[in-house]
Amino acid sequence: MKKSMFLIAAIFLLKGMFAQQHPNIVFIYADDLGYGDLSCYGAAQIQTPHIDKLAKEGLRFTNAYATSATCTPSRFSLMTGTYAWRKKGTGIAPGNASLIIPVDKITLPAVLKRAGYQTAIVGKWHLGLGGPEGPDWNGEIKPGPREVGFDYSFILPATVDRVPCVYVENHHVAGLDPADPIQVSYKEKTGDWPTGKDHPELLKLKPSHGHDQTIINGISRIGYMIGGKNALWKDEDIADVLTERSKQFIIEHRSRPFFLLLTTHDIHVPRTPHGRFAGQSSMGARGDVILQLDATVGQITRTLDSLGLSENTIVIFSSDNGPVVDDGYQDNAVQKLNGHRPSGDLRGGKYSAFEAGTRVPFIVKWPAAIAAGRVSDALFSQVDMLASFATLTQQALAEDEATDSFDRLPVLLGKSKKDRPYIVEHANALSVIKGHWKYIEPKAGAAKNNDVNIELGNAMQPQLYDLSKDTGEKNNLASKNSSRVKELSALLETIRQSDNERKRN
Ligand code: NG6
Ligand code: CA
Repeated sequence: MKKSMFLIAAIFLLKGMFAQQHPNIVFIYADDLGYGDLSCYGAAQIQTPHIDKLAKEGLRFTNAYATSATCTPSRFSLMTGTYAWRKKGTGIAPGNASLIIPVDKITLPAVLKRAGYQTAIVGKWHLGLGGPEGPDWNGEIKPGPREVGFDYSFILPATVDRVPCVYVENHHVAGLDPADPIQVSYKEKTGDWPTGKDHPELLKLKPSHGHDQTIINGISRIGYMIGGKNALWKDEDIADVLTERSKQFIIEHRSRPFFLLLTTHDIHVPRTPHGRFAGQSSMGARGDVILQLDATVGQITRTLDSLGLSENTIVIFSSDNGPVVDDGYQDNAVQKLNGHRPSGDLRGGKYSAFEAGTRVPFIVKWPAAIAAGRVSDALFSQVDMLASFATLTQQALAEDEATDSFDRLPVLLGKSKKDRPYIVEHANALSVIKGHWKYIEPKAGAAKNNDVNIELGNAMQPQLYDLSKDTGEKNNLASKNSSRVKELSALLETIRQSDNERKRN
């Protein structure tokens, strides 16, 4: 009897060890945070101690890339391990778009689900919801995150500057009163709620360009809505609400491997810091929400610490695309920049084919496996998270799954500094980086977006930059080095035509 009890206890112990052998994964994905926006990446006007601490205790990348210079395509690639630019309809999604992620293909969370993880997304979604007719805000909202691999979802459907201004929890608008249904339109005014265009006197935050449709909480948005009064979010509370939900998910799932994708609203517009942060930076609202973002990171890491989970949890911190200062609201970010350079030494910003469009902060901490305080200059792309997590959790990918995603686990964990064979950057034009050479394909389009004051990198001539000597992409060497232009334009064409980049490489 005693012996068999011992055996059962041993089996349970082993099972417990087995269940815990995979590390937890917390991926904090910031919005529009630039390469130069954190003190651990050289910012001097602002201090981000909690994010800096991740870097100090983990691995900080200096050449890591989001796949696109805007949100929807970047997130699409992160989720699917395939480039958004291969698929139509993956540009910046309106707030009532249909789900753009295929429900029958592998995704980042689905890989981890296969490996036994509990998976959750908390925060910005912006990948569409519902079938071809779009989301039924008053009924069951599906397909969505739940249908592409997340066990739990608590999301902002699109962006905070787009209607509807409500949270969606799993398949329903959170807190919706059925007697007060929501109507949304991106075509014409629906209902009689005032717009920023007709009633600027009602605004607490005025637009600088666009953003003059339905007013919610004194802020005019993109798109029209009416209804769902009880369900409307309060802008100043969004960071706290998302942090609380994330903490709750971690606490509830602490005893088995979990994957939490926390996609913050910060530091996207509209920037409405909570009272604890308003006025706390010397840089106005944009600086204040960087502090708020840093505090979010601090809360999450403290939660992991308090549960004794930090040692075997991978915490990743990054951004979906580069920075923008005036993205459509008069929040004084431009006037109060105070010498701060959101792009650091890089050229361009959000929307741009230049480096600042997609080269972003990227930090990985995992005390059990990654040495503290290291820096990696290896070329790394977010599109590789899927295949790398598959390897981490011993999940085989079929040859035709996530075909742009490479297993780069040794680089992700700092065991190797081998460059990716190439990086593709996507703005209006595609660019390709190989080693220290960057080629931007010729492309029609404005050279600059004056509304946001960002150089877009479009030109009818090919551009070639030597990033090892010219980080700021000031010196176009295309005419002096036509053989390199030929090589890289051919490589870009091969990648564009390829139907399986993992196989080809
Ligand atoms: C643009 C919006 C901008 C922002 C962006 C999406 C205007 C004039 N500009 O169209 O404010 O919402 O879309 O940003 O409407 S992203 O980070 O989600 O890609
Ligand atoms: Ca973004």
